[in-house]
Amino acid sequence: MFQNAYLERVYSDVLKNHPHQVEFHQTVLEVFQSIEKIIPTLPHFEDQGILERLVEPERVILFRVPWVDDAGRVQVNRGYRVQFNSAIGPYKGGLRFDSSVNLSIMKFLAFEQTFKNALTGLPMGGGKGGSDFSSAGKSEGEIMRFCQSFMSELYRHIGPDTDVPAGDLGVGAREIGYLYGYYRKLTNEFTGTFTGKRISFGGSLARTEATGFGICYFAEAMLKRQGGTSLKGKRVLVSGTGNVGTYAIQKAIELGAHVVGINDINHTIHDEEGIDIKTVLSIRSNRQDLGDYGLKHPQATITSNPKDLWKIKCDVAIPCATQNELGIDDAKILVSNGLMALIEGANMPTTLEATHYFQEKGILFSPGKASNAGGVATSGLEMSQNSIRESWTFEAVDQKLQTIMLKIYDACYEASVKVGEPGNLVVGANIAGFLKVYDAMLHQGII
Ligand code: 2IT
Repeated sequence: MFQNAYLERVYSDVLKNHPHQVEFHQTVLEVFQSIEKIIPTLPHFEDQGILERLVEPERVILFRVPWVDDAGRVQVNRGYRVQFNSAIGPYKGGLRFDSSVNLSIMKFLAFEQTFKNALTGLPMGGGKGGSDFSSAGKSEGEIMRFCQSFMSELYRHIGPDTDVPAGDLGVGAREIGYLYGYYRKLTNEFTGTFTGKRISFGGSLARTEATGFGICYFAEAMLKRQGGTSLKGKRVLVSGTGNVGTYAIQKAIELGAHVVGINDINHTIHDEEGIDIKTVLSIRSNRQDLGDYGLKHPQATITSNPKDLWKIKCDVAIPCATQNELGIDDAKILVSNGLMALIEGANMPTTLEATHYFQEKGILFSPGKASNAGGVATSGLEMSQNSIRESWTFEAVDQKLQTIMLKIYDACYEASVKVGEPGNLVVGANIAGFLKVYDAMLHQGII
């Protein structure tokens, strides 16, 4: 797999010691492939055991989450918090509540988060958590009781300078409210131990929009620098209509893009008139079915297969749903239809095979850990506001977010140039993120 014997040894140990954790293997492989390009320049890399320490989470907390459903039956879910790396700051990363959650997915997300957080330039380490619980079909009471049970264990492992969770798939403002409320009750403290909070109890303006907006700011920088163009007038597809996709659609439209297709887990919506963001926002806030888009926009074509999205002709594709949602078959269709750029909005939404295919075909490609870092960066801004007991305006936060996204783009691009692969942002993001963590680990002793 690797020319370098040290990388080869540590990677085969990862396969052996973490069996069946395919998502975790995938993210480690991608990062190692990038690091291999700079190994000769890294002093004390092997003798300090940097790689062995990098792939082993500092701590994994796995716990039982019992709760009682509306019918009086006892339900048990599994809770996780993976505290992966705190070399550059307190663990930071979201909580995911989804039936697909398992240890491999938690570890992949926490590992990825370590480099993403480093790229933001803010002092945040990498962590991630969640549960195999899904809010879908549950009553408000059930969701609240689940969140309280989850927090009755997690609270002892987190804190404003220790570990600061936030939302992710299945964890929005509602869940964060229940989780934070119970944390506050148990600790008898009002601290910024959560981000993504409602504004009334310490949330930051623009945090809700930040991941999606940040993706578009990053896309603009990439299209300008590497394509001499912009989102304006481009045909765009966005997958996923959760917190990330929705605000990516909104900002892309604001920047003049023609968003012609969107999807969710059950539908693809193709609207040549351009997706109407107001309808999408109202469907989302009323927890309606995305298929209801057709009631107001009868001209749109709606199918029940989310994969149909990638068959729509486009210039720019922005996958914002979940890991490995876009495979080689989708990639081939997109390229044959004239795709110019792919900007990852979710964490690792493109398989490695599809990523390599896009790169071979000369498609501009941005990895999620760079282009979706605006969410966690704005969480970092929420932490700052909580610490100094201030709240900044929407415009002030949005301005800082834009500056951060441009800096992330520049850091990734510069790193890609340094290794002789200008424009390879996968390599650039991994190297720029890794070097910061490596320096911090190298100078803090063997811990
Ligand atoms: O994947 C991510 O970066 C997030 N879910 C946001 C994490 C955060 O702490 O804001």
